[in-house]
Amino acid sequence: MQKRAIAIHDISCVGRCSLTVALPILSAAGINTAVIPTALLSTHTGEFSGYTHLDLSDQLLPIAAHIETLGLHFDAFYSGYLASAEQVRLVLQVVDMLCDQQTHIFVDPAFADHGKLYSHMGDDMPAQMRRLCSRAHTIVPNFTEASFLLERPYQATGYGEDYVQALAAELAALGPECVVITDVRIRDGQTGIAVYRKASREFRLFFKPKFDDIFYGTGDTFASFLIASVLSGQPLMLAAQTALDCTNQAIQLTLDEGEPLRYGVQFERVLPTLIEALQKHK
Ligand code: PXL
Repeated sequence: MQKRAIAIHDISCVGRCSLTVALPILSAAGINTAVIPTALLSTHTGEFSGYTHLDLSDQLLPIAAHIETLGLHFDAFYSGYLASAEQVRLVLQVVDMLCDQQTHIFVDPAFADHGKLYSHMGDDMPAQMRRLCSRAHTIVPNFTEASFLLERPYQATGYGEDYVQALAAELAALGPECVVITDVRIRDGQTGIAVYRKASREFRLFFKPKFDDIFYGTGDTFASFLIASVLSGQPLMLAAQTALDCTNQAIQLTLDEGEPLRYGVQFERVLPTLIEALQKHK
């Protein structure tokens, strides 16, 4: 039976992030994807100025209440960028309304990167997002978000594998069964992801050569590839590798073409690779 997901993120009209990334990637994987937009912006908030920003908080519960009347089962709930800490409270209510025992709850905290909160994020966001992460089965923070969620000082470098494993285990202790941390920097010239499963205490690291730039929307791209792969039946460790490979390829294609990085990465060109990887596993 076709899988059904519901994705709760902002719509940034230009700049390839959030829903404009999640929707095509999940759809390419054959997943029927419903959406609830959290905010409407003309662009994302990194490296653009003068963007519009409409907070859609007042729409979240009415939209969810109507969808609830339809009695649909969602195989996955996938939240990303939320406009405010107050929205976390609303999204927790949406979880209660739309998720059942079989719904896999994925949370991409999406509030910070490179040691700093995103523009417009209040200092209360990490504590609120921690509550949403506690409800999740799988969380996909970057290293900055992992540090904020655990109230640890952000370290750009100078930490090792043990530290990353401790972070992953502490995050899992908040509630989620699976923790995937991106932007792990423990090897020179490489960027890594850490994958932890609480039940088996399995911990693995995967690496790719590091590109020295800031890539917008790659957290959303990675998380969407990961979720598409998990929902398509790939085990977590394989799904993480698929997502890492596809994201890395999207970055490489963007650099090769010289597209300005604030417009996000060319994930569209990687969708055939994703579909092939998912079919190979079937
Ligand atoms: O997850 C990245 C993201 C999503 N949505 C908006 C953003 C950002 C990152 O800056 O500004 C609106």
